[in-house]
Amino acid sequence: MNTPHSHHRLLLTGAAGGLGQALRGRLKANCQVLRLSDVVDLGAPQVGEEVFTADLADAAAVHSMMAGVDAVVHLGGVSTEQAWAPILQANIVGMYHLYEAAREHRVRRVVFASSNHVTGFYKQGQTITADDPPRPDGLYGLSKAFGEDLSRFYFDRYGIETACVRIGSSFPEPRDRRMLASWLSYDDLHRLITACLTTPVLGHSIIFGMSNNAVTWWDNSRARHIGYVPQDSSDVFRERIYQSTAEPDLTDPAVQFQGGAFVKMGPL
Ligand code: NAI
Ligand code: 15L
Repeated sequence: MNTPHSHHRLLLTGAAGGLGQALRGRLKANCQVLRLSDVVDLGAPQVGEEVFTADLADAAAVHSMMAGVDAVVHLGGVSTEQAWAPILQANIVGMYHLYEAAREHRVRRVVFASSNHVTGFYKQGQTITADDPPRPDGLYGLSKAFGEDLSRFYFDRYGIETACVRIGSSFPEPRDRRMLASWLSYDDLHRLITACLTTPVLGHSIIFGMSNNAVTWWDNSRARHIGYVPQDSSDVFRERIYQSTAEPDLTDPAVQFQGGAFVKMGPL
């Protein structure tokens, strides 16, 4: 994709993860310098990159990695249902450190990887908008709901703009029938992040991160101002997924609720 450089130095957290690796090459089109960070080693920086190893739970490290940054794509943190302690450190304490550092270093815009698990306890037959109240499906979803509220507070008080992107299922291909509704291709994820980084006025916006799938539970009309137009669709995988997966058990909560198996996971 041909994208104008919208920022001089862009910080990508969680750069070692699945989405971080998918975006590492793509986001170079959005900036002159791509600063990558993660708690795990990222190896040597390539041309146009800087590398920071930082635990989000370490306030000093997070403040250091924010110096000189124009905007942040925040993917770092616990990405599945896990025990409370790591979720607390990475997604709650870490989110606070990130926004305090952004405030101190006058960063004006953040794209936050929220999750569909903020609203995982809505039924699959229901279409929701960003105005519907959160119904988290576990500790992980709760931590993302906290992140959305925290970023709203930093917008209301300090004017830091944030797009809370409630990513559905972003993988190379949908893996099951649920993901035919929740799938977000990597290229559409990049289009969406680019729209969030370049739209003139972002404010504090919640947007569902999905491709142009025929079946959907999410209405993105409240976020039209961002200008995101998905170009991929799970529909091309539909026949193969139906052939390779069993008929769903309609009494199973993982089939009934948008969060899928997450509604049954975890230590609670
Ligand atoms: P991932 O688990 O592959 O990557 C997360 C990265 O965050 C890892 O590289 C990990 O080392 C890093 N990390 C974890 N704890 C950290 C800490 N305390 N300090 C610094 N870095 C830490 O997850 P993935 O799939 O790449 O997702 C990226 C983001 O997008 C996550 O925030 C996830 O919650 C969100 N998301 C992803 C979805 C998907 O379909 N891939 C769906 C919804 C949300
Ligand atoms: C998420 O929030 C997870 O990070 C990802 O690994 C997927 O499980 C996704 O949701 C999903 O709901 O499919």
